[in-house]
Amino acid sequence: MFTEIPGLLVVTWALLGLAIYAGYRQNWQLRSVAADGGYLSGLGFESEKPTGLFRWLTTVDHKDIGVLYIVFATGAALWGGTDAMMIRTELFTAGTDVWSPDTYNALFTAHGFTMLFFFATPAFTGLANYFIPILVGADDMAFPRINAIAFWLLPPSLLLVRGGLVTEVLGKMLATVGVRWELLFSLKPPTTGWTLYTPHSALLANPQVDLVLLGLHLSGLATVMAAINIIVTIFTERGEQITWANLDIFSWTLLTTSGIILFAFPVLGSSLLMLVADRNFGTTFFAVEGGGPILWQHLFWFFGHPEVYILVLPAFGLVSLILPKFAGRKLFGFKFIVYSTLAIGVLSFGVWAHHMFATGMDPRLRASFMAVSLAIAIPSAVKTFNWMATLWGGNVRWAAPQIFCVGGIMTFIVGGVTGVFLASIPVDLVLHDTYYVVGHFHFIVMGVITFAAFAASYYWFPLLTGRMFNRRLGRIHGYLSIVGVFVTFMPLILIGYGGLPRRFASYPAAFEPLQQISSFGAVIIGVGVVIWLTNLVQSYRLGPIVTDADVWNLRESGQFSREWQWFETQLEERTKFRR
Ligand code: HEM
Ligand SMILES: [Cu+2]
Repeated sequence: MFTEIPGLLVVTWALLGLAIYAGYRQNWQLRSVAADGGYLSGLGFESEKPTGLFRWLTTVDHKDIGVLYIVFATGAALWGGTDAMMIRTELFTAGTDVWSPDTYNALFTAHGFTMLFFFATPAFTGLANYFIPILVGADDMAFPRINAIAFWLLPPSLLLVRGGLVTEVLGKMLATVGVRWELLFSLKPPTTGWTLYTPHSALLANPQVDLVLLGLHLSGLATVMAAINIIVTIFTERGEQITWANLDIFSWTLLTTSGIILFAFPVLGSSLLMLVADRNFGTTFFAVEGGGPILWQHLFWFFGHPEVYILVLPAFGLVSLILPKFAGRKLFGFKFIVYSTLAIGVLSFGVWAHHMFATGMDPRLRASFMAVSLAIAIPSAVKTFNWMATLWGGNVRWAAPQIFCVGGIMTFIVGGVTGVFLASIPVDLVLHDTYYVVGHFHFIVMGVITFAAFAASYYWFPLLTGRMFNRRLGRIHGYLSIVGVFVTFMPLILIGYGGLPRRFASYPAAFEPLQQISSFGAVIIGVGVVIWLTNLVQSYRLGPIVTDADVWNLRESGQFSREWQWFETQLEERTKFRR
């Protein structure tokens, strides 16, 4: 162990050196953040942002940080997507033919962590960072530096969570040049599942589990910091014209989500540290002789259920924001969508035990959780009907963002209805821990949540890059994704009805055909993602330059909203500059 210390010291000093140099270049104590997001020097030094790498390392501009979040989330999504493809490869055949059972367990564990904590949450935080100040007429986020810190906590936490894989690859690379560093091989990717259930997670000897717990803790800190920033920005930094009555729907959902984060993530953070203590310091929070293993499930799901709404509310916000723009009319029942969002925010804390119906809890208690879980379907349905009413009689244009919005509604209906079934105790006792549950939540996380992110990526692409993407490829991606999600996840619902438990690398041969259809569907989704990435990267480099800010013909229906008005002033300034 002690032989590792010189190496660690070198790395620490190198990082410290970089930080000091960055601080020196940024000269940040002398500058304050200016209204244009650039920097004004308090003492009359240079007034421009640094360029190149140092711009990105030291920026406190909400737009830059938004872009950093979006790029980070995209990278994480591709990583988590690779896990998903590896999972579907193993499941293509009934036997354990491709990966070992341990690798399979590590794959679905890492997939869950990566997608939930490092793709979905940061993707929406990124959009929030970029657009909320513009939408509410603020100069920047309320706390620009905390904003930067919150983002920069994420890369190290991702590395901690996925450390085992990273260090092993690094170790093997070093080994090829003759340096063998044993420490790098001591971390094994954990096999706990994203739910980290005790006693398994408490007893696993693998030290990587501790790093995962600390990494998730760190990402929780980052998420809470971002949430505080969003709340304070919306409350205190709004421009004079923005009242609660005309606050846009995206900001409303982000406000609600951030409120949920404030109550949910600290519970996760404390539970993680309790588990760290159980694993390392001999405490018995989750041991049979102490609090008991079920305590973990209560604490985890007290966080975990609100977490699913933390993820889905911003997606609802995006659908509510974008859908009317391509339906040629205003969002139907704006107020009801806001109220139902707030209702979901409150109710989401009263349903956690629907994940635990099978644990043998008191039936009276269980019934109350069933009642609230059924009740939460009502505000969800309110939104769905409002979206449909918005489309009804509208002049719908099938541009890429709209295809994803409507696809999101379609998948949300399937995801929501399967959820209502699960909320009913007798049904859940049959379907709990089967593929049905996996099907249910993927219709929502791969359906509406990812679709909303795709919709936003197309809708705002011209504003973010000043260029237009290839619209036809965008539409193809949209249709492929809808087909792909149904082909991938419908079979899982059926497999669940057949009673196949989730989280096993092998299964009875009778399920093979349905599993193969599902793997085929995953390939369709994958092809769509490749088209998306190619389209956006190539369009960013070579796409036609946008000269008219009204790229989506929004003036016609009176929906040329604030962010596009802001974009128009940007374009004007740019042309002035060129002249
Ligand atoms: C209509 C509202 C919904 C209801 C009534 C509902 C109900 C349920 C129930 C009862 C379970 C537990 C099933 C079991 O393990 O036996 C479950 C699991 C799950 N739901 Fe939902 N759900 C709803 C919406 C959502 C949404 C919006 C999301 C995501 C954003 C979501 C994500 C999940 C996840 C991730 C799990 C599985 C967690 C795991 O065991 O790994 N659900 N849902
Ligand atoms: Cu739940």
